[in-house]
Amino acid sequence: MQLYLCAMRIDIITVLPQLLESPLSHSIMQRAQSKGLLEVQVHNLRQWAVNEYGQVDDYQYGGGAGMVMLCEPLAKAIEHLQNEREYDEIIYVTPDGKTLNQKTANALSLKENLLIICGHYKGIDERIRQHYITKEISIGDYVLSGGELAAAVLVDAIGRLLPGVLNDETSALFDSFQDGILAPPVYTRPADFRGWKVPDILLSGDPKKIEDWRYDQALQRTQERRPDLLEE
Ligand code: 6GU
Repeated sequence: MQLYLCAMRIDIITVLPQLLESPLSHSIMQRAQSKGLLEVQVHNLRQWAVNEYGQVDDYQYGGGAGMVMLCEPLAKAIEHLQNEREYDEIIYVTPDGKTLNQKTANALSLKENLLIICGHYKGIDERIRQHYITKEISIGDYVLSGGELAAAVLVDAIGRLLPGVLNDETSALFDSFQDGILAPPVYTRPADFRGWKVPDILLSGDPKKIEDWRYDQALQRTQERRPDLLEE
């Protein structure tokens, strides 16, 4: 019986809490939470709206299309949550942040308390970024309608790394990227599907040969698809 005393807590501030519900309530994220290894709380920013209409954004100074998320609701929401606990990082998910990779996910998985802010519209007032945000993360060079799906990606990438979340079968140790190279090809039954055969070596029962073959395939695949990973 294994005990995991240091569960991770992630708070997320968003105007669209529904968008985060489903991705975080199934499969491995569900397992992490029901095992008590990860606690995710989603907070609706409208609780801190500036008026009875639930306003949390306004036109941008200097003109131009697109709304900007107001300082006050965000500052109040962050300060409210900071009264409960001290955050290791306050992360703003934004396309102009640093691109997420496995190294960053590994580093964040060692923290205890994370706060993630999802932006919408044109983004959040720059002063919130300057005064509260400690890390800015993008999930790739393309634009999403809001930060929620990016936050779900980030929580998944971190959550599956927490000790005890994955079992042997799903172990993160053999993931693509975990050792800096892509994963080798995988096969399951039948050994012959319409004449398409599984490589003989995988049926050989020789663990050493299989391990060498997999490593070789992983390297070859990385060389072909992501030579940049081998240069790093
Ligand atoms: Cl974090 N947010 C948005 N809105 N778009 C993105 C992104 C984040 N990362 C890539 N595209």
